[in-house]
Amino acid sequence: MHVLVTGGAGFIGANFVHQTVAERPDARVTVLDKFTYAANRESLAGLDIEIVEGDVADRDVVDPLVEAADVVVHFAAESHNDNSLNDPWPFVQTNLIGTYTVLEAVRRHGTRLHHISTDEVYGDLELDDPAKFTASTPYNPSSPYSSTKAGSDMLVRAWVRSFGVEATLSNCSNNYGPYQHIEKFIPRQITNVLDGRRPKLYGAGLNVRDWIHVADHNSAVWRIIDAGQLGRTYLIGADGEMNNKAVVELILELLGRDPQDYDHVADRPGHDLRYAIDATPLREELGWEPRFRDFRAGLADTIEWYRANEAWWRPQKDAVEAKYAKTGQ
Ligand code: NAD
Ligand code: TDX
Repeated sequence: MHVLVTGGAGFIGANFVHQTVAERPDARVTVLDKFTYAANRESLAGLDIEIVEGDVADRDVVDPLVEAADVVVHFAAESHNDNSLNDPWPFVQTNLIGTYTVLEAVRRHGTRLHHISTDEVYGDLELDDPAKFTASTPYNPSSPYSSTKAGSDMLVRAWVRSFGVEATLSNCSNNYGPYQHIEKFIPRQITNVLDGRRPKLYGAGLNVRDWIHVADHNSAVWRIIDAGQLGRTYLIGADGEMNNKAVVELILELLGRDPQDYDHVADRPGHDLRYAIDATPLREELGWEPRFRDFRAGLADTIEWYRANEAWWRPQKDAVEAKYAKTGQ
């Protein structure tokens, strides 16, 4: 099977490629990535795969790659909410025009597509609401990032219905694990502590995220590609709700520091309060189960990865923190 992975040099895509190479010896992998600031060539070093540098919104690049593939797994996106508040345009361009470009190519060539999306398309939940997101929760995105991801999902659904494109979709909760860019919450705080800086908590830190290890996200993606129903949306989550304050305190504790040794900084405008996923159809209909059920153990592994791979993140640390300093974060 020839798999085209868009955004394969980013966090989740690179983990997907590693997992695919390790677990599916029959698969041939091509990565299409624009190598934006979020990508890292080192994340794919030593793998026997084809890497194409190009824009997912460029039809001339995308078309022949899609024609040659059996399945396209579409991870490529601008992915960081804070960046989308400072400059929304790349989010509109890549997340909407990029997805449109992929859809037109799979329509022309009859290639199977799996579209990767986020739980943020559903907006947020109250802290005391027993409800979780399901595939029938109405879309209600808050940020430029989540609204462009919502739009990309709508495009995929319309291309399925109107043109018979063979696609599945998945909306996953917050991922953690190796190769995640240090602008994101967990690796930012880990590398802050490793670098002698104090972790930075937005606002009161009561916002809840539903954490899943990236390896579990990717095993679910393969399960959906192998056994999912065409046209369906599957929610991916592993019952990992925790508020940001508790996560920061756990990182400090695992690193042998005083759990209260962090700063409260400016809150994110429009900051979503809580995300929570009900993954029952994925578990019951497709038989998927997460392997990382213990967040503390998964976080400890992730901390060890950042400790052992300082060369991977060190070159970006000062620039990432300088950018945050401009917004008081
Ligand atoms: P990331 O920012 O780490 O990686 C994105 C990758 O896409 C980078 O390698 C980047 O170079 C590439 N890219 C960006 N614009 C491109 C373009 N125009 N053409 C080709 N490549 C381009 O993001 P991530 O966290 O790995 O997220 C991957 C996908 O998973 C995204 O679609 C995101 O919405 C979704 N998702 C992420 C999470 C999470 O917690 N990180 C959760 C649910 C869903
Ligand atoms: O320094 C920080 N301090 C802090 O308190 C940062 C960077 C974040 N936060 C908070 C904001 C969020 O409540 O931590 C939480 C997680 O923040 P992010 O890592 O920026 O993730 P989030 O905005 O929840 O979105 C992530 O999960 C869903 C990914 O970046 C998205 O791509 C994915 O769709």
